[in-house]
Formats: sequence, structure tokens, C-alpha cells
Amino acid sequence: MTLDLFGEEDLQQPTRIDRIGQQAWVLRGFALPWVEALLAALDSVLLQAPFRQMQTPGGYIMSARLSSCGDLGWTSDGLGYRYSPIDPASAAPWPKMPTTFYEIAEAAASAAGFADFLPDAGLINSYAPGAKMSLHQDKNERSYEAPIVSISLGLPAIFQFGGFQRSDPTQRISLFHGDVVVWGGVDRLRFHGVLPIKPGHHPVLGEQRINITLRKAG
Ligand code: MD6
Ligand code: FE
Repeated sequence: MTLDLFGEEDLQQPTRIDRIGQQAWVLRGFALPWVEALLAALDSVLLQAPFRQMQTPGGYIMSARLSSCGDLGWTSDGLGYRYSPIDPASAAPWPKMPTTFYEIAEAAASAAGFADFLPDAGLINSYAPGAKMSLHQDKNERSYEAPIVSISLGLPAIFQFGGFQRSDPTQRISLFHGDVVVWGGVDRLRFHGVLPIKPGHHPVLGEQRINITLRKAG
């Protein structure tokens, strides 16, 4: 047996954890140990299902571009939002959920107190500078029992985390490359959004922020 005194584990920063709700947590840098594998897997998903712009049910064009992977992907056609097993752009099933996505989802959920999280939908948002996400609730999933795990990559964002009414006050939380937000339980239906992304250049992702949310939708 060899003693690995200075293995990778020993060189990692301990994760900083910020609590933003009773069952909502920001795990700072949590995805960094996986980030190379994560980006490679993301490239492969995006080759099969490229980012596209979508329309809200109100007829607006969303400023963030979207793709999906897993058994269920997110579609919006002006008639409403829904999860679908088929990517309307290719008329084929969504790309498989990469192993790295499962690993991060399970590890982050578990660190936040949610055991055995097994997502079936991975939503991928790309934000160019100026793009935003208005306050919304994630409520198109069949059940709200499972948490949501959200991975931030690239340019930083200011995340708004509110209450159960759109007009409730919001916390503003900066999210950086590698940060993971996990929320569920009593906080699962809180309104949240992303303020317009500030112009900038990220050394790995360039002029872009990518957010991956892993969910149990079906
Ligand atoms: C974003 N995220 O961070 C947008 N939803 O770009 C979300 O809308 C979101 O981060 C549910 C849970 C976590 C999230
Ligand atoms: Fe959301």
C-alpha cells in the first residue's frame, strides 16, 4: 500500500458553504474538481443539442439561450413551457445525461442534506453579457420533493433569491465559476432570477456564463 500524503484531496480548498435559506445552500467552488470533465461533457451535449433561443408563453424571446440533456428536456413554444423527451430541433431524444452531471448532482445534493438525488433533466442556459433571467418559480416538475442542483460556469452572475410571491424582497448572491447552488424542501418554490450579466471575459468560457440545473422533472 502506498501512502499518498499529498494527493489531490489535500491540495483542494475546503468548500465554503453559504446558507441562503432553511434548505438552500451555495457550495462555493464545489464543481471545480470536476470542471474539466464537466466542460468536455458539456461540449458533447451541445454538439448534439445546440443552444437555441426560446419564446416565453407571453411571446417574449428569452435572452438566455437554452439546451437540455437527460430523459426530459425543456421546451417552450409560446403555448407554454413543458418537459419533453424529444428535442423539437432535431426530432430526436435529448442527449444522454453525462456521468459527470450525475456525480456532481448527487455529491452536491448530499452535501446539502438531500440523499440519493437522481436527476432526469439537465437544463443548460447560456448567458451573453446583458442576458438575464426574470424572477420565476421552478414549478413545471411533476413533484417538488427533489431538490434542484444548479452549477455556475464562466462569467459571474448576481442571483436573486426571493420569497413565495414575486413581489417579496430578494437576496442578491454573487455566483462564480464552479459554484453550486442546491435548494429544495421548504425553499423549493422560492422565486429566483439572474440580473443582467456584466460584460467581461472569463479565462475558460470567454464572454459567457453557463448555468446547468439538474432536476427530477418526471
Ligand atoms: C441561472 N437558474 O442561474 C438560472 N432555478 O442561470 C435558475 O433558474 C435556477 O439556478 C432553480 C434552481 C437553481 C437555479
Ligand atoms: Fe429556475
